[in-house]
Amino acid sequence: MTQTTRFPDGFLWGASTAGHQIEGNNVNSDWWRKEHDPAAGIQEPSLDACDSYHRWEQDMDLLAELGFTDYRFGVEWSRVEPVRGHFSRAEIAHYRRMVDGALARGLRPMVTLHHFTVPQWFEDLGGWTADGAVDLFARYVDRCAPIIADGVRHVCTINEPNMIAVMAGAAKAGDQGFPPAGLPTPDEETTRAVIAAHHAAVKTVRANHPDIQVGWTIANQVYQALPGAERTTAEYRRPREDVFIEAARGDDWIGVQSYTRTKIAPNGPVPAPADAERTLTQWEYYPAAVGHALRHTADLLGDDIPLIVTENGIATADDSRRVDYYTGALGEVAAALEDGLNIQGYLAWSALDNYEWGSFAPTFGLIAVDPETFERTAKPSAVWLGGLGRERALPRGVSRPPDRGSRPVPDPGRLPPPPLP
Ligand code: IFM
Repeated sequence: MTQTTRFPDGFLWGASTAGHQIEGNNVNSDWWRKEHDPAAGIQEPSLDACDSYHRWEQDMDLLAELGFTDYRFGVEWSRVEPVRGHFSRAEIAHYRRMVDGALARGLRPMVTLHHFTVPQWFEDLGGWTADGAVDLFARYVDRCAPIIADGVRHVCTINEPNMIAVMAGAAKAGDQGFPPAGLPTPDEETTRAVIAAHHAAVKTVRANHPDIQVGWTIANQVYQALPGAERTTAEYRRPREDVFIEAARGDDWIGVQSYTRTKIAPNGPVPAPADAERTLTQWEYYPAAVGHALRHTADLLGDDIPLIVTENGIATADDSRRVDYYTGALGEVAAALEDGLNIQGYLAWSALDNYEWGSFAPTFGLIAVDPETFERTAKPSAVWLGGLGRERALPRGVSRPPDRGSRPVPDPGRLPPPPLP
């Protein structure tokens, strides 16, 4: 019999998306402009993306039917404030309809207020490090008050602020930007600015809605020290991760997001071995990442701040590897829960195959999207993962290497039991 771990009371079980990656035609954003600038060297533009701006009801219908109880989606700043100081009542009403639509379907909405994209006008001012940037962000957050007014329990201020700082560091370093392994050095000024913006946003959300649980979500690369590299690893991780995790002290929760690991030798990060299994993003296939990320975050923050896995998943065209990845990952979450970590939810990345910042090729979705018709089709992994929500139990399985044979994937028309460990 498959061993399982029961969900704690109120456990969030869902999938995540981000506005720019699924909505389509986010024309007033910095990313839209970048995507259409040949000098930026972006593989393909987002264009209509998944057309979720118009099809969000279908997305939510599917998630609820699959058995999920929670949906994390984003509000696009560049839609709400397309021109500095002009706040669109129509767009605020649009996002409020999404919140109401989620609630009507039995999905608890987690709302992200910033997920990588900013309005073009904000970028033109100089972005996060411009004079007044923090106040401009806080003013936008304040104007989102009607969206998150009733029925929203969790708000994320800024998604992966550490990646924002890393990207700013890469941009400053020019061609030297991205190393073959590991991440560029984050820009310190951007780090300070996004931390200040987060703290201002937390204050603003709490002033408007004292009952909302507010936090932010950190990308965790699971840095693993090779022999003799403990100190190098700690020093390497600190500006890329730990300062952002520590900035969450005083928040109501913290989002843990992980996909893979990075090994660190005494002289720095080393690429995964050539024969390692890789996903469509070229990251090492490493389902155990989420367990390490949860434990590292808890080590830094203690028990006071609840942890929520707000992203975790795999880009693959082989859905049986996705089931396998999630089996391994959920086994880690279950083990961490049993060890007493205060984990309050798990949201997979991603609900849909979507625009992966430059390309539609890395398919992270539980639900496939036809690029011509936008028709949605739940993958077997979605049926299986959603079904766990009905059972309110995590499987204690382990992932298997592909050469031992992929586990047969369930029939999307039925709700199968969790796979055997
Ligand atoms: O698609 C991204 C998401 O926007 C932020 N976290 C990582 C995901 C996969 O790269």
